[in-house]
Amino acid sequence: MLRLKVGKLVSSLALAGVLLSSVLVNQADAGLVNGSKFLGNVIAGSVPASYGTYWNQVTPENSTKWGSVEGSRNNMNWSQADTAYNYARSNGFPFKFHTLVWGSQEPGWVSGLSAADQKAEVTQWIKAAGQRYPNAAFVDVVNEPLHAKPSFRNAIGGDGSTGWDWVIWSFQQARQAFPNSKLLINEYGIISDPSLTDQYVNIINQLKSRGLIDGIGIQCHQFNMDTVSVNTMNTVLNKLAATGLPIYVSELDITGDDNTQLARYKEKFPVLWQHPSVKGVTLWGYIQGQTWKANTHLLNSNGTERPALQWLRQYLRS
Ligand code: 9MR
Repeated sequence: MLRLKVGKLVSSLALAGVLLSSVLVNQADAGLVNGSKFLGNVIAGSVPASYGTYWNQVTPENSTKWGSVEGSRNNMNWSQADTAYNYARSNGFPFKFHTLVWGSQEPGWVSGLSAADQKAEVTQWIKAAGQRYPNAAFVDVVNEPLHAKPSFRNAIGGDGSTGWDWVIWSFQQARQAFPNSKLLINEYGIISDPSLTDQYVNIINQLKSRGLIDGIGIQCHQFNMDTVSVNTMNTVLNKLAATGLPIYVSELDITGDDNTQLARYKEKFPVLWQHPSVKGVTLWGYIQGQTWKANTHLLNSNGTERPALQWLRQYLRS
């Protein structure tokens, strides 16, 4: 009898192990993707029913921004962020925390504090985020350093002798708060601008020489992607790859009527996807009426797929 029970227990444990490992092993083999690179998307408030049909990595669109979580001082609201994190974890999808230090969507109350209080508050925020999401696969530590510097940057080191002391300080805090996560920087306007890429690489190399950065995020929004040439894209990707760090396309979207969008996807998506240093691509929305910019959607509100999505499905399966 006892032996029977032990036998049952062993086989249940073995089955659980098989199920668990298939979730873990197959995490990139879900949604549209087969293989080691992920293809993710954003989650805004709730998880769209079709999400898992297409995507296998999660970035919250707004709910892990400081201004969203701590709109009033010391009063943390994690509920929408928890929804995205729990969905990602229960499906074995990598979760990216977006973002710790950014000059937009800061809480309104931060800019008026004393420098000492600003530093204490941002330190607390980074720690709290790490405690809440210790298994975030990725963290966008600093967002848009070349375009949107935080109001409190002088409180956390300012430019300093490196020119980017506030960025270095932010990554040091993030390394302590998120010891299990890959730390990323994130910026827009890079994919179409080789000289801005050089400025970005300067920051990245300062972080890399201190062992503080694990990957490079490039946003790739429609205002660059619609018109950028393949040649420029390759120049930029190769400059970033020369740092030796993996590249993540973090916020891809492309506009156009059905045919224009399709042509742009066909021409440009493979340049990103096939580059050996690009380890994952995240799109910035996909459902009509729920995207940051009109005409970037891939799924119509009636559930039909736009031609670019039909093409993407075939391209990724072949
Ligand atoms: O998609 C986000 C939109 O809902 C917000 O109103 C906006 C506020 O700044 O942020 C958008 O997401 C941005 C992202 O967090 C950082 N890169 C640029 C994205 C588009 O503005």
